[in-house]
Amino acid sequence: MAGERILIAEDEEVTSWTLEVKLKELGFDVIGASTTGNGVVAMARDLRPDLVLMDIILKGERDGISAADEIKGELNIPVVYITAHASPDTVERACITEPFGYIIKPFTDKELRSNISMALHTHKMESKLKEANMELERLTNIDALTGIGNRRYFDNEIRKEWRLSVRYKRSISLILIDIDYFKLYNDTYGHVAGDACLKAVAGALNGALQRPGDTVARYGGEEFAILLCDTPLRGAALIAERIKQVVTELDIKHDASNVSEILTISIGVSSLIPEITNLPKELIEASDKALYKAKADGRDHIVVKLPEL
Ligand code: GH3
Ligand code: MG
Ligand code: MG
Ligand code: MG
Repeated sequence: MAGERILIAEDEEVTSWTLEVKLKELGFDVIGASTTGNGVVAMARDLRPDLVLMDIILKGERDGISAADEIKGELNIPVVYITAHASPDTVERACITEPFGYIIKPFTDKELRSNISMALHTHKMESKLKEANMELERLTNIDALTGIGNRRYFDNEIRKEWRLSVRYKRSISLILIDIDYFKLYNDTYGHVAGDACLKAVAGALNGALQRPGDTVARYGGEEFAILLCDTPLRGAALIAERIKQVVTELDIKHDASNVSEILTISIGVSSLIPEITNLPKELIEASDKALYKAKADGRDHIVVKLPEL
């Protein structure tokens, strides 16, 4: 590896300059140097180097350890200490900032190069691992067929929103949606067409929601849930109407349905301002009851209902 962009923090200008020459000889690109803690943090923020070589004693009131802490925490840039100070206390303080290396002066060119190379490599591996973990986390929350949130995602979101709604005394609404006669749809058009239909419905639901705080998820096989924070019953009922409309507009042929020639949905809506003693399942049960009634009333229907608390 070569050409990595390095920032130096060193209080003595001659040492800093010597270091710069050495690093250039070793094939690194020195993009800046500072003699103070605040200076190196500001430069790191501006220049985004690949690595910072950090002396511990610096000019000004801020030392290298404090500067390194901010650079690592805020900017995720690896820091290698390069210092004459190796007292156990200093090393212990430095360790807290999770440095990628610790070079003690005087050092050889080889030590300098291997320390920096190792730090860059370790940091790259760490970043890859972090990315992979984030992708994994994302995948565990997504329904593979429809690409919207899955049940696990919904469960987490309702818990989160519930706490906020209790704290800020605001309404939380839940719309439960179930496709009508979907078993007959599968029986008539096949499972592949059924899957395509679920994808289309999920896409339509997703497209119908406007606020970033609205959560749409696949709740079960052909059931979907929409969680609306800071939305009272009336607002939720309007959104349920819109949802029904967008599914109608999909205009998916369903010859076997007993209520329509096209695919329809039934919807249950409920809402409350939760108290500390209420649980999310009370809202879910209320929406579920409303949905059950929508089915019993003949399907292709919306039922809006306050929870019985
Ligand atoms: P209702 O009007 O009472 O809701 O009747 P329904 O047929 O929609 O309800 P039921 O619960 O009897 O059947 C749900 C069907 O949904 C059964 C199952 O084959 C289908 N289903 C569930 N998940 C999937 C899926 O991932 N893909 C496909 N193609 N079908 C699914
Ligand atoms: Mg120094
Ligand atoms: Mg169902
Ligand atoms: Mg159904």
